[in-house]
Amino acid sequence: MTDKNELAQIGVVGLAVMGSNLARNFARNGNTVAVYNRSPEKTHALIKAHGEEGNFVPSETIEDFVASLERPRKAIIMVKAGKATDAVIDQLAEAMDDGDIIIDGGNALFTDTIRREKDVAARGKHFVGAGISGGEEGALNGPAIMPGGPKESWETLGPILESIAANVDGTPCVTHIGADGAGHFVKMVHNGIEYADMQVIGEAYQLLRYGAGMEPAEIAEVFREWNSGDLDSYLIEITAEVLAQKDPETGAPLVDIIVDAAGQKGTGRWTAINGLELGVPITGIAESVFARALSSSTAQRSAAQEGQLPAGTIKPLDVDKAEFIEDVRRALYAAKLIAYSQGFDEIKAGSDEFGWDVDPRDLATIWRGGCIIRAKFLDRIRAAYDNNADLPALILDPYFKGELEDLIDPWRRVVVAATQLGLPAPVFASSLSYYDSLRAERLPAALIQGQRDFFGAHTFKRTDKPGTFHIEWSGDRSLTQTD
Ligand code: NBP
Repeated sequence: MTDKNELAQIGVVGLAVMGSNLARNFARNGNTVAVYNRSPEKTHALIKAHGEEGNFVPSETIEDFVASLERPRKAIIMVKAGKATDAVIDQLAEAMDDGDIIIDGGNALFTDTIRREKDVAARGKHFVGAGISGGEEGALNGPAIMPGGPKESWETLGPILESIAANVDGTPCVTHIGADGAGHFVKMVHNGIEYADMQVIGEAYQLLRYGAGMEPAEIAEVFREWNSGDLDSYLIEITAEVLAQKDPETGAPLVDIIVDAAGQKGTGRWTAINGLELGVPITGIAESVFARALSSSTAQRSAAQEGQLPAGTIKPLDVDKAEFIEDVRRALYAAKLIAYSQGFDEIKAGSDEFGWDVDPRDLATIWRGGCIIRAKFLDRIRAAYDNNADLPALILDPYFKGELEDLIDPWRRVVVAATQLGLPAPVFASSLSYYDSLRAERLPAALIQGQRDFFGAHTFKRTDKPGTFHIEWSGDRSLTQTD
């Protein structure tokens, strides 16, 4: 139904797949929704195909769109992230009044959101960068929403966002995350964790397929079974679906027909870059981004495949298949746990750096529904932070430490097996090194400090007394205290 005279509670600008699904979600949940797209064809198409789903107020100009909103006006931008977002923000800020709220629901870089929030606030309006997870399906049926921006905006926006968000056990998967760029920041890290989660699933598949010699349909059954235990999650569920799928044209397993070059839109890369900038070792996420990049290095890969690089001695699996499958499940669980632990470390570091006061329990709660990394496991993460809000690392929570007791040996066995089989398992292996580094009483960092002092007089600290020291390496090798 459309009514030009009715004022809308919310507006959506940008009616490509995400925007039109979000607008339909608002309308289906009883909100009158104003809709506008730069090229009017998309607006007409939405109304023609779905106008009967609820109350839509379509406009062909931004001025009419703004005039069709009740005050304080609330408009969500769902356009291509980047320059398009800036252009639409400018148009809306021009046409809106003081106190109106502009929401960017696209995948913006959080530093852009911080900049935009400042600019829009200087123009008297509120700006909310909201991470929206769940892809097209989530936008239509209930996404997880991570809004940042001023707290006052949340007071106004909260109920309307709660009306469309996913809902788990009566709790909507949306809450105010923190000031300015906090929402887009946690959405970015969410996507980084998603990269790692997908990669560890891929590594498990690779080991079962080419290590244990199993067919995709058989592995699909294994994943189905795994989905009823600790690994119960959307990603494990869809993995089983993809592995069971036959190519409609050839009848071959679809996974064998798909080109093995993984794409990326950039949020995983942003998470890795930010981890480097904050000095947080998010090895699982970074390795996952590199693994996608390597998969797409087609020319290098084909040059390396033509028998160019020695494989060394490859040892076939010499363990019972059922035992190996269970070991792989546990290695997957362990590596996934590390990736989440590291992701939450990055969120804490970002929150401290930018003064957002992000509560990790909120994230463990709202990520349980709507979003791609939704998983039972998030309840455990929530419980971990409920027990101790200042956990030094998620894996140090007593429950997860207990889990690791059961995971560590299978995890080691799987990394050894992958090495002997000559199969890549970058996240399984690097997560284990990360884990062993955290546990290690002494790290080779002591030697590195010695090297740094040797070539650059960068000084070092001593284990036995306070102060900063230097050795006269090119002289008499005496010790001097520099402060
Ligand atoms: P796209 O990212 O493909 O963007 C297309 C939309 O941007 C169209 O409505 C287009 O209008 C509009 N647009 C462009 Br391009 N330049 C514009 C400009 N200068 N002024 C006004 N409008 C402009 O759409 P999408 O895939 O629906 O994604 C929307 C946002 O949601 C993006 O930020 C994306 O990163 C984010 N997101 C997407 C997903 C997903 O699964 N696709 C998931 C989560 C978040 P036109 O029709 O006139 O060209």
